[in-house]
Amino acid sequence: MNARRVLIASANSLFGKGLEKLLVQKHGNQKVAIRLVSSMQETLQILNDWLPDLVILDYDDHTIDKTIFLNRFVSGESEMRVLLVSLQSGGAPLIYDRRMISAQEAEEWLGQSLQDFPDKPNKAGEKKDGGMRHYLIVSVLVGVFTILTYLFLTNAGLLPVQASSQAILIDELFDVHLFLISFFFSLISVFLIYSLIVFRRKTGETEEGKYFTGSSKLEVIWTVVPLGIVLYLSFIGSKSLAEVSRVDPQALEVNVTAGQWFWRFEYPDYGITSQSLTLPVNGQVLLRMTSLDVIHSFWVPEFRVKQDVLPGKNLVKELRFTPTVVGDYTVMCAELCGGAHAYMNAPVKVMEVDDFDNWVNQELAASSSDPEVRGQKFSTEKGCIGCHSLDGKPSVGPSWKGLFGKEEILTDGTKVVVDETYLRTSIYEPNLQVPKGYPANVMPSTYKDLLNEQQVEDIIAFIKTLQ
Ligand code: HEC
Ligand SMILES: [Cu+2]
Repeated sequence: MNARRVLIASANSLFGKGLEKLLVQKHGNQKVAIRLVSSMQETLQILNDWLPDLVILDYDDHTIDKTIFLNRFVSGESEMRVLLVSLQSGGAPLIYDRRMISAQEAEEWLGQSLQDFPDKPNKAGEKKDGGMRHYLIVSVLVGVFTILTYLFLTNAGLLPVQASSQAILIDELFDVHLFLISFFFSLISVFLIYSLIVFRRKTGETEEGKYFTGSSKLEVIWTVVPLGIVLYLSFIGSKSLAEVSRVDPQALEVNVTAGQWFWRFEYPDYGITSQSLTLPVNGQVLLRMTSLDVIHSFWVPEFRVKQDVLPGKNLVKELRFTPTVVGDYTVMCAELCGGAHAYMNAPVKVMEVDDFDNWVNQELAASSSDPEVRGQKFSTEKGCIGCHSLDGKPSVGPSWKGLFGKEEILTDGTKVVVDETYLRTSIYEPNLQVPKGYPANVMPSTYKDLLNEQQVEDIIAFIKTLQ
């Protein structure tokens, strides 16, 4: 029977000699063949040529590069074991079999310093405690940072006043979101910054970091937690959607017409048409909205509700809300709808119920009595007198004073007498007959959509009175 070949690798001659003596005493010269090596070069050489059955490696000896040795050890074909012995750590020696060594064991083996010797009894405990301490610090930091970010966001004035009962519900949703945003922002940035500072590579450290291939625990957590959050959000979202669209049969109806670039509000119960949305406080409003041209969007930020307004008779959209705070607001178009989109605003006035009734009466008085009064009202409301003076003073367009019956010279030199037909044409098609000295394409040509025939007749009646 062949003697067992044992290779002892250590630069420390006492280590090798001592072991050799021990083995020979125990097994006798015939049974074991022993060789001592003290350098990397020699070790690899003999490992190849002599094919020892067992290598005893002095773990405390740094002249033997563990990485190189381990590579050679695991890649060979023949049967071989290695015994790691660390006198300094005092732990029991570890034994590895070339054919059975696991990645985990190989990693343990490579732990470089004395402290990392795999079997050192208090090593595992120490690591764990260190880990727990980091988690504890990070958790506290995340908590503090979350609260600070949340306080900052909720006090930064991101939202205007809550002026409708729907706004309260919707702001609760915003609140939940702001909290989650604060938490995740803090979680990510605290972990990131903490790791950057605390786990920084220190000078002299050369090893690779630990290699992770995956963690089912983490993956379960980061799947289940967001899933729970999303389900919760959809629950509170649908709850408040139901509440926001709750129907009050007493609601005040207003028909809203949007166009490039104006808003028009009609109150079918009163027969009033207005350029501003006037509403009584604390009563539900039902808007029925349609567009004359492209898609617009009705949005009053203080009410927190928003609805696209679509062209087409069968695409009338409804929106309900209950204004709760008396005040002046602005409805804006929230859908990019062309050149003057940014200016597509109209005033919204929320008033006490008494004031609202007064307003209705005033409007009714103005619209009922005589055509000239109505004409004056429309000229103001539709913005005509922004460009046409009533007293003969020059403005963007010709003054209306003395206009009716006057002889007008047009840009092409022809002369016309201003009569009702001329006025009608000038309002519907401003660019057909342009008076001399005035630019074409300045007066809007949208009035054929904005004014009905009666309103145009009323305006003409009003112009006639200005002599
Ligand atoms: C943005 C300015 C502007 C607005 C708003 C405006 N106009 Fe004009 N208007 C003009 C200009 C400029 C002219 C002359 C050039 C032309 O005829 O296009 C004019 C011409 C007219 C004329 C012909 C006057 C003449 O001397 O021949 C009439 C009538 C008229 N506008 C009525 C109205 C009415 C009614 C409204 C409101 C429903 C209105 N305009 C709104 C600028 C405006
Ligand atoms: Cu618009």
